[in-house]
Amino acid sequence: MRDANPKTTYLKDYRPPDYLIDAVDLHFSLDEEETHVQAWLTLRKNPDAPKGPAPLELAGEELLLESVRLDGRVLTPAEYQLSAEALVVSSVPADRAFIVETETRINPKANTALEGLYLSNGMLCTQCEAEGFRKITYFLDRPDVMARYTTTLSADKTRFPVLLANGNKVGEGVLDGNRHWVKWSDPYKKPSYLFALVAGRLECLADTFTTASGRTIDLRIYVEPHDLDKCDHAMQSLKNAMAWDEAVYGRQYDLDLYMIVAVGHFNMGAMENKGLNIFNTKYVLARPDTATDTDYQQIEGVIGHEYFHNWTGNRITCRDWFQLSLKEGLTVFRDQAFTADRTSRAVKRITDVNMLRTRQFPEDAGPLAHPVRPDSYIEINNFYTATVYEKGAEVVRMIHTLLGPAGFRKGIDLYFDRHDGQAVTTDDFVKAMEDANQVDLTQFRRWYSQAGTPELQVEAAYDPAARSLTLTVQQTCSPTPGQAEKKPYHMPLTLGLIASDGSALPVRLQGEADAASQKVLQLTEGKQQFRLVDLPEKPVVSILRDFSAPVKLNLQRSLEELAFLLSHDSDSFNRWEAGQQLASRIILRRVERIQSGAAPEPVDERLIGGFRAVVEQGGKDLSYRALLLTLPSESYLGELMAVIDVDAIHQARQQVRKTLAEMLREAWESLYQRYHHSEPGRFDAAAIGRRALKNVALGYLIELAQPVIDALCERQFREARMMTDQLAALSVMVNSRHPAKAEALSSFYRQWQAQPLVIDKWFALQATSRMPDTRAVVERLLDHPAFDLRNPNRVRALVGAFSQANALHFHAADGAGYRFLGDRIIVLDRINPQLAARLLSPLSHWHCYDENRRRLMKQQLERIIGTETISKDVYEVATKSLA
Ligand code: 7ML
Ligand code: ZN
Repeated sequence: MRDANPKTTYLKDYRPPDYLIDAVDLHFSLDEEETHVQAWLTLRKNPDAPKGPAPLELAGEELLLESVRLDGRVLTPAEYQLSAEALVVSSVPADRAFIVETETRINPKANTALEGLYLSNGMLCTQCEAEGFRKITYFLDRPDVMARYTTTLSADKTRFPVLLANGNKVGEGVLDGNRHWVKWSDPYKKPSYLFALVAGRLECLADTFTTASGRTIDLRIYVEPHDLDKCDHAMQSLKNAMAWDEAVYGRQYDLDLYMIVAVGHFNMGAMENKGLNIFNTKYVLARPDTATDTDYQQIEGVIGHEYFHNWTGNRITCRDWFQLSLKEGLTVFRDQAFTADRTSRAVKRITDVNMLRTRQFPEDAGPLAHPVRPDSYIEINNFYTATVYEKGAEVVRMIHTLLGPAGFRKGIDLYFDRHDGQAVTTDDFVKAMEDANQVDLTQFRRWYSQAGTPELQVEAAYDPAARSLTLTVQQTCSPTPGQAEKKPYHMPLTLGLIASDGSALPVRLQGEADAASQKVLQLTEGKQQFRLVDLPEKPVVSILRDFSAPVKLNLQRSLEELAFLLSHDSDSFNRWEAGQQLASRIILRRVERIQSGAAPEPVDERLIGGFRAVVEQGGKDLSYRALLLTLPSESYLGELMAVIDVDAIHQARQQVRKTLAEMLREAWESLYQRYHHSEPGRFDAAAIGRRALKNVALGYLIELAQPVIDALCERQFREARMMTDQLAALSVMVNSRHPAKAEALSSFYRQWQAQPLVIDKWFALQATSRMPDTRAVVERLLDHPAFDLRNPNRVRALVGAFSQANALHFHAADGAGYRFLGDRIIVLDRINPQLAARLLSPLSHWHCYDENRRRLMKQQLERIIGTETISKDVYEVATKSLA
C-alpha cells in the first residue's frame, strides 16, 4: 500500500544505468503458494556511466530474500541493505564482470494484483510490463538493461505438465517426487519486462508458418483443454499477421517457435513477451456461436499488435518508460494498417477516429492531460493511456502522410538498421525518419512534447474573377496542466475540392506546377493562407480528408453543404463525417430546445433524405453503409457540448432515431428482409457487412414499438446460430420493454454459463441498458454468484461498462452512479490497484458536467483519496483528477 508521499519520476532525471547485465540464469521451483526463485546475474560496470564506485541497487518488491552471494561467496547482512523496494549491495567489483546470486520465495496465489507471477484458473503465469519483473526476483528492472536469459522450470508433473518460457526449449527431464523440469534459452537480448513463464495443464493447437526466406516456424496456441475448439481463428490471424509484416515491412520472425497462451485473468488485452505472448482469453478464443463479428476482428487486430511488437518493441525497445509511445504508438499504427488491409479501410479509419474522439480527446481536455511522451509519473501503469497509444499512433500516421508510403518505409528501414538490439527514444525514431528523407521534423516533434488537442478554424473565400480560392487556417491549442502556452504544430491537411455536380476539381496551389485530385497541405504557422488556383467554379471544400491530423476542425457549413458532402464526397471518411455533422447539428439543436422547454421541431428533411439515399443507393461495403446509417453516439455528442446534458442528449437522439424509424420504415424492413438470412461460420468482410446492416435496421425497427417487430426480434434471438445475431437481438430486447426480455436473459444465461466470455457479454448488456431500473439491476448483479472482483474481465463487464458506456445512468443527477463507482473502487483497490485506477477515469471528467454533478463527482474522488489504505495507482489518478 501507499507511502505517505509517493515518489514522482521525471524524464529530465534520466541517467544511464550504473551496471549492465549480460546474462541471466533463472531457476524456478514452481508451486501455487511457495515458489522458489534462484537467479544468477552476470553484471559489469556500464562503460557509459560515470566513473568511480557506485552501489549496486537491485529493485525487488514483495519478495522473501533467503540468501545473496557475490561471486559464490555468501554475503552477510552487513554487506547489503534490504528495503521494501530494493536490495543494495554496497561494494561490488568495478573492473571486471561479477556474479550476483539471489534466492527468494514468492506466493503466486496471494498475488491478486496480477502483476509478477500469479495464478489463473490453476495455471501459473506472469505479467512483467512495465515493472512486474521486480516482483519475481531482485533485478535492474528497467528497459535499457538488456540481457540474455536462460530459464529452468521445475514443478509437479500432474498439476503443471506444460512448462513454458521465452525462446527455445533446450532440455527437459524428470525428478523425484512426481516432478519434472524444462530448460528454455532465449538467444536475443531483451529487457526484463519481456520475460515470461507459464505452467499448467494446457493443451495446444499447433501449426507452422514458412517465412519468405524459407524457414519453418512452429506456431502454438496454448489454452485450457475445453477451449481447444476456439483457437482456429487466432491461429489464422497469426499467420495473416506474419505474412503482412513480411509483405509490407519486409520483417520476418526471428525465433523457431512462436507461442501464445490464453489466460482468463489478465489486466490488459495481451502482452508481447519474446516468443511467448500471453493473452487475455477475450482476444484469442472464438467460435461462431460464442464470439461476435467484432470479437473476430478484434482478435485479429490484437494478435497482429502483439506479433508486430517483435520488431517494434522487442528487437528495438524503449530507453525508459517515458518513451512508451515509441513502441506502442508505432505498433498501434501498424496494427491499424494491418486491419485496414484485411477488412474495410474506411470502416477501420472511422472506428479508430470514433475511439480517439470519445476516449483520447476528453483525456487531452481534462486534468489528466499529458503529452504523448509524458514528463513525469508516480505509477507508470497509469500511463498506458489513449494519449500514448491512440494519439501516439496518429502522430506516426502524420509522419506517414507527410513522407508518403515510400518515404516512410525508407525511414523505418533506417530505424531498424540503426537501432536493432538497442533501447532508444521517440527522438531516435523521428531522427531516422528525417535522415532517410532529408527533411526537418524539428517543429513536428512538438506533437510528442505538447499535450492538448489542437483546434483549427478554417475559412474559405472564392474569388470568381481570379478563379481562386483562399483558405485561411488558424490553429490554437488550449492550456493543459503545466503547459500554459502552446507553440504551433506542423501537421498535414489533406484537401480535396468538389464541383457542384459532385465531380472532383483539380487541386493546384499557386506557384506550384502540378495539380492533383487531392493534396497534402503542410500547416506550420499559427495562421496560414493557402491559395488554390484554376478553379472554374466555387468548390465545396473537403479538408482533413481521412482525418489527416488529430484535431478538432471548425468550418462553417450549411446543412445543404453537409447533405451534399454526404452524397458526393469521394473521401469515405469525410463523407461519413459530413453525415455525422449533419445529424449532430440537428440533434444538438433539439437538445437546446429540450433545455429551454421549447416544443420540438420536425426532424430536418435533409437528414431523412440523406439517410434514405444511403439506404437506397447501395454500394459494396455494407459495413461502411451501416456506419453511415448510425447516428453519432451519445458520448460523441457530449464531446460537442460545453456542458454535457446526458438526459437531453439521450432524449433528443432517441427522438431522431424514432423519426428515422418511422419515415424510412419500408427501407429498414426491406434491408432486414434482404440480409437477415444467417450464414453460420462466415466471417469474411461481406458476410460481416450483411449482418451489421441487418442489425442496424433491426435497431431502428424496434423503435416503432410494435408487436410484429417484437416477434421478429425474439425470433432472431431464438433462431440465431451466431453470437453476433443472438447478442444483437438480446441487446435490442434488453433496451426495450420487450415482453420476453426476462425470459430471454435467463435462457441466455443457462445456455452460456460454462463460457465466461459470453457471460461477460451478459453482464455488460445489462449494465449498458437505457431502461430506468438499470442501476438497481447492476447493484443486484454484484451479488450474482458469477460476479467476481478478482476477475478483471468480469469487473470491466459490469462496473466498467456501467460507468464508461452508460452515461445516462452513471450520471444520474442524484449521484447514485458515482457513489456506486466510488464504493467499488475502494474495495477493488485492495485486490487489484492497476484495475481500480483504470476504472477511476470516468470521475476525472467532472469538468464536463453541470455544477451539481461536478460536486458529486469530486465528492467521490475526495472520499477515495481520504481512504487510508489507497494504492499509489489510485492515489495518483484521483489527486491529479482534482488538481
Ligand atoms: C493495445 C496493451 C496494454 C495496455 C497491450 C499492455 C500491449 C501493454 C502491452 C492495442 C491492442 C491490444 C492491446 C493493447 C494494450 C493497453 C492496451 N505491451 O501490447 O501494448
Ligand atoms: Zn502494445
